[in-house]
Amino acid sequence: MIRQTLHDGWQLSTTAGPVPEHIAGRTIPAQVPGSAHLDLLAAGLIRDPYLDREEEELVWAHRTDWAYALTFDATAPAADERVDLAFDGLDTVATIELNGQVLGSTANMHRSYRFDVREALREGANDLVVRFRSALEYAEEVERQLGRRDHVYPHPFNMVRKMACSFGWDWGPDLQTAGIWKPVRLERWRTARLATVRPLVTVGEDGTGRVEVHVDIERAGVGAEPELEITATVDGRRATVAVPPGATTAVVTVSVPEARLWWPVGYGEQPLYQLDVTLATAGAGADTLDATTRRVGFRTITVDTTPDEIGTPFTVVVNGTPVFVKGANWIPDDHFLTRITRERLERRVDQAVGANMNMLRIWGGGIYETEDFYDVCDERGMLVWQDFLFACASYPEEEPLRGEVEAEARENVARLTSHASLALWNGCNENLWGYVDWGWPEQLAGRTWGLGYYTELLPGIVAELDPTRFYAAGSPYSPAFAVDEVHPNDADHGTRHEWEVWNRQDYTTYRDFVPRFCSEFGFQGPPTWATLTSWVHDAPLTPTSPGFLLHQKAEDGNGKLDRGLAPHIGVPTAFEDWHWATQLNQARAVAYGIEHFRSWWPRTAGAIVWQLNDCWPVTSWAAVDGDERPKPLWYGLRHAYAPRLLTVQPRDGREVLIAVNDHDEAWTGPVVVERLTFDGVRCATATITLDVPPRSVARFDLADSLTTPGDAKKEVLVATSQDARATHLFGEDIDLAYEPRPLRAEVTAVPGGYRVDVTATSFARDVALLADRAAPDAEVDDMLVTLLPGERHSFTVTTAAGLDATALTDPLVLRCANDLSTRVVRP
Ligand code: BMA
Repeated sequence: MIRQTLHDGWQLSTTAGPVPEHIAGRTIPAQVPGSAHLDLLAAGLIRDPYLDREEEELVWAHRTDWAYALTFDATAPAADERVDLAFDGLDTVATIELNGQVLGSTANMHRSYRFDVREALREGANDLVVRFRSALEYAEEVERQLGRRDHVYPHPFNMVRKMACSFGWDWGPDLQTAGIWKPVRLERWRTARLATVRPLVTVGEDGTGRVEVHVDIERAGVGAEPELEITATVDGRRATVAVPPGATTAVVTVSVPEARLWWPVGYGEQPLYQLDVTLATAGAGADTLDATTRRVGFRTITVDTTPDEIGTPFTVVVNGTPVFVKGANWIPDDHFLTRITRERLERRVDQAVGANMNMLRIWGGGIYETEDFYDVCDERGMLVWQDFLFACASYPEEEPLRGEVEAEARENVARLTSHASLALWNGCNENLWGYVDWGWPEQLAGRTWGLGYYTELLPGIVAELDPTRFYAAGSPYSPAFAVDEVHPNDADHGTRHEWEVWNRQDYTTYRDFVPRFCSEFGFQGPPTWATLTSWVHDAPLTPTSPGFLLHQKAEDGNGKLDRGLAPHIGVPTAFEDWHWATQLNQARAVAYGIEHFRSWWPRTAGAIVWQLNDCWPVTSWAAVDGDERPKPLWYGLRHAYAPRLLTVQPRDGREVLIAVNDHDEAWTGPVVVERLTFDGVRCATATITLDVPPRSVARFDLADSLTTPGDAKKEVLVATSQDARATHLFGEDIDLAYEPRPLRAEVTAVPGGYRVDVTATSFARDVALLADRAAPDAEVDDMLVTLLPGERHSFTVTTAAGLDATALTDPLVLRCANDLSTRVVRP
């Protein structure tokens, strides 16, 4: 097999559409893999699409057609040689021409394409053109043909197999780029090649790891058709299987006795084994025809949905150990997918690990994640839940979509089998729920909406191609019940999305339900100051200034932010205060939900917050903003997901202390519980002795003297152990008599940045250093640290900038909840 990459020398031009004059008729260099918008940006023909209101200026691109052209040199095919043009990904509706011959057309960015080019390829210079039509116009055409199906947001993304959030989402821009988004190459081969390699990894009762490699072979169809041989090697152990003439599939199995187990992060190591697969002609003087490698990890993962006395659990079990899932939902890490480097993914997954997460859910409006993404998750022990790509819409089950759905599902299930981190497949995002609650049946009038995909086609493909993986029909869903039998979002059955909080309800209502597994819940907050102000230049910058609003996509987003603030912190008038308050409230709301969910383990078996990351600079539910900066929520998640958590929760009408021990060792030792005044007077105190078994939750009653304040405005209940602390206030911030300026700080230069020693003169809640305001590269090691009167905490700020002594103690940088108390409008 000889591979010739075709990435250099492409040219891009527009061919039809409402193209601005200064772009129409121009030919510019094109990057491959890449996309049209990025090429226009590189050529200086558009401003950065994420800047200010540039998105509005680029609406013309929705209805534009493009041509990518390349001239490349090749030799003519030999008589016994196959030459294929292989595209790993085209975004999206394309026709491919080689030397004037049409090779084929495509309409699915989620699959690869391969064309036999023996007829079209020439000796010497060859002209390759990939013409992209407007995916929107294609989708509208399919919609006219098949009949409208309900979808969220303006465009019919459900009519074309292009990433749904290409067309805008409630956190994403509507840019609809086009391009050759994955590698493209010429492959020259003889006799046969490895078409798919699908290792199914299992672990036997005796600890023997098994790699059952399922191979599909493509025969060249020219010349002799000899017997072939496939060899698989893992950890020095090899197995070979003969493939008789004419056969195109084979299975070869390698066993690894006493395989070292792969564990999720927090549970053990992540040993990975290299698998080598070669295809050769059989017998003496064998020729190697093709070869590939994968990395596998030995573990078993399933989801326990065996009915119990409450309903139907949804408990992830790894190597026989039930795991409380501490996760986040994942969206494409940049709207322009081709900019997402392996290094960027490493940083992002490391942020998930840093926030004590063990699972990422790849949401169905994005993509089947890349090899790089899965490699990083394999290495970090980050479990992955992969959605099939259906989100918030009804989807036709007829052609031209059905065949595409089947092809992409087969390809991606096979592509991802080797990855130890891939825990489960899921049919769709919210579509079962949508059918039940969002008025779809009336609109559909009996037409298909996707149910056949989620309950027949997709589970059938997973069972056929990867029986080692669990399949869920949707998120949310109630396992084992039809949509009209038990509500898909029922708290007692399977997964639940909790969106009443944020959309309509205060975050304290998280406690009204005890879900079996909460796979989506979240609260918005703006991006960090440095990110916001480098992309939005409104003067003045306010929550309602036009650039800010274009970077807030949620329906009534600012209204929900303010209504979320009002009963807790109050709504500040100055923008800088509002920015800090909304970020703080985001962190508080989500932590409140997580502490509730964790306190109910094992009844509640997971929390997957919406969302880890952003795909551009925007006000959103993300913990990490579009420029990769952690928002206060990220620190809040790190605390709420810590292996050991103390939390005060209501049970049977009283406040109790709950200790959550998500650790392999028992949690022992004293917890000192105190009721204190904000200025440090001890009103009541008690000591509890912990002995919480591994991976479990224990509850401790608290005496009335601790839970009943003398003056609710000025007191706090604090429970402190060596590893964790819980603080419980007796009222909301707006009602409390905080000392508004309780912090003294000293800054010392240290290698790589600064140490900021902060001392509290009075109870100081949620102390934060918004370091990016002092220098754009500055990052603080911790945030939302609550200090008791007299306590001191050292923050470390990492930055290359030389800062003057006051930069990190500026009142807009060193903040806490207390300082908002004098700056809000009380209801
Ligand atoms: C959930 C997700 C997304 C959406 C988010 C916030 O429903 O599935 O569709 O972005 O809510 O509204």
